[in-house]
Amino acid sequence: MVCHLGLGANVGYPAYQLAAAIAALAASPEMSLHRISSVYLTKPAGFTDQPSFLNMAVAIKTDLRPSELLHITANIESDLGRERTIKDGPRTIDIDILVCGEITCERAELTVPHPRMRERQFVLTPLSEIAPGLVLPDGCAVAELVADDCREVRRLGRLAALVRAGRFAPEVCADAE
Ligand code: PH2
Ligand code: MG
Ligand code: MG
Repeated sequence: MVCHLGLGANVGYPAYQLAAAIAALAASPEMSLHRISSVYLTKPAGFTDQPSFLNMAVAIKTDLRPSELLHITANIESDLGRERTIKDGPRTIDIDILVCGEITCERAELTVPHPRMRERQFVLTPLSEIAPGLVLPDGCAVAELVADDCREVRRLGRLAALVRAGRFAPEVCADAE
């Protein structure tokens, strides 16, 4: 089964944290990496008084149940120094489970597909880059939700290129444009 994850970071060294999260996912024996999107510089949504984010999407192949996958992603978040303080506030790394094949689940700790993904261009734009034909279990096509004139989300390039150039922080990425 292919699962899609949304990654975001806006404090510390965001590009480095994204790379470390992807390396940790790749190192998990229960899954394999399938696709990795470009990195996007995005304006903070929700709680706006915080730095810009770097966001991206990753597709993995796994037979894990969503709750088992959540256990692994939460461990990676805490290994990378994630602290849960303000809701929607700054974070060293956020790994959200967006879609798990055809599975739907609604629990206190996890809802799949992600309940807010349809309104979030910082999720939809990278996701539709790696999964242009993705259709949610309710029949909704992700590509149709992407706004083509969205100024809140800007493609920066491949993660490996940012890391190689030492462009770890969103401000540096923005200045270098
Ligand atoms: N995550 C949030 C709240 N707001 N804004 C952007 N641009 N990117 C995010 O990843 C993000 C956000 C809560 O998870
Ligand atoms: Mg999130
Ligand atoms: Mg999260």
